[in-house]
Amino acid sequence: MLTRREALLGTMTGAATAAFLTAAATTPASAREPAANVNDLPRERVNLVAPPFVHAHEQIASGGPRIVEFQLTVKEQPMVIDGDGTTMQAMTYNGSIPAPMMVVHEGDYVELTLINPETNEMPHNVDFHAATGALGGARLTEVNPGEQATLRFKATRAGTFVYHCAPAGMIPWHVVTGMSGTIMVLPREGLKDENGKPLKYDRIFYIGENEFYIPRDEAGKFKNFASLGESYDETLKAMRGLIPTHVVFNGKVGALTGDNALKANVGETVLFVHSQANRDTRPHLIGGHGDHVWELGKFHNPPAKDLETWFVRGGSAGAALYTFRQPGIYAYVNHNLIEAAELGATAHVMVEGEWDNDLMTQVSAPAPIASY
Ligand SMILES: [Cu+2]
Repeated sequence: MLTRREALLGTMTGAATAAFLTAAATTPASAREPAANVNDLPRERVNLVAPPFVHAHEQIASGGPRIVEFQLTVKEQPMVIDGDGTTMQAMTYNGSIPAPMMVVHEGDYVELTLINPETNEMPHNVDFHAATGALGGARLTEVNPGEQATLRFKATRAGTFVYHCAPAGMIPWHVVTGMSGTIMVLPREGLKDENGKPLKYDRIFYIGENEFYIPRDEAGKFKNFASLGESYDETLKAMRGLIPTHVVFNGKVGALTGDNALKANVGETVLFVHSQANRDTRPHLIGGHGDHVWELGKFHNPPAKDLETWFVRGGSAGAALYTFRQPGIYAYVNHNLIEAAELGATAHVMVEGEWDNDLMTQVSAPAPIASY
């Protein structure tokens, strides 16, 4: 008798999937060995932290290339995704949506250990858009429940890059139910403006945007499923309609608003990293700007300046630097305002400091219309 997982895999391995994976990695017949000194490089083990926060890191590398070790553990778990208690059977790395952000420098080696506990139902892996090699490492990291694997890749391109799960036959399902994150590969000398002048940030926030497709019952109510496997068929049908029921930042409507607002002070420079692993989006900071924006997220391209809204392509991560000049509560939104206001794609930044009347002032308060 088939296990549920085998049955699922059977239904998911169609012709379209086979075509999708034509470029799949097979073990190469021959391979060039890494540079002889790779194993002599210093190693650093980094403990990842849940978004919107990012682990401590240097902006300018103080030494030469290193091997940076990260660990991700897959957690399949139900997660509440809005204020009404709607629950999604989610798949996550380390239990957060998005997955934690990793930071290294160009020329470093990333050494990722992926753990798939035996209590899980599904195989999982990681496709790193920052990596060079077949499937971004997905085939080399594919682990069944009860297994772990370690991948090493050289970070040869600077920028913010998405990583996501990509198991054969189930790629979009794993991505849109939570399995994506970002790695930031900084130039060793740090960020620079369009003239090569150094840029620094005082704070960094990682905003992962996801769209969810939650099936509804006959009465139009969101359905709750008892397990991940049981959610598959109807979730796939909802996905194929391409109309998301939720568009959220950091896994849940309201994850970054109200008491969960991001915090900064007037005069501080904040780097906002924004990922969307599946679908285009357009971040906008209401009342502020993008002073320097790497819309494509890739730091060897000069940043655009003074942007009002920037575009993040599905399957990528962008980065925007802004120095706050006024206090207040700023909404940071996906400027498809229906998605921001009705479906959840809103965050708040609470900024403290002194108001600058030169930049904005109310010349006269609302009053009855004067006659001329
Ligand atoms: Cu997965």
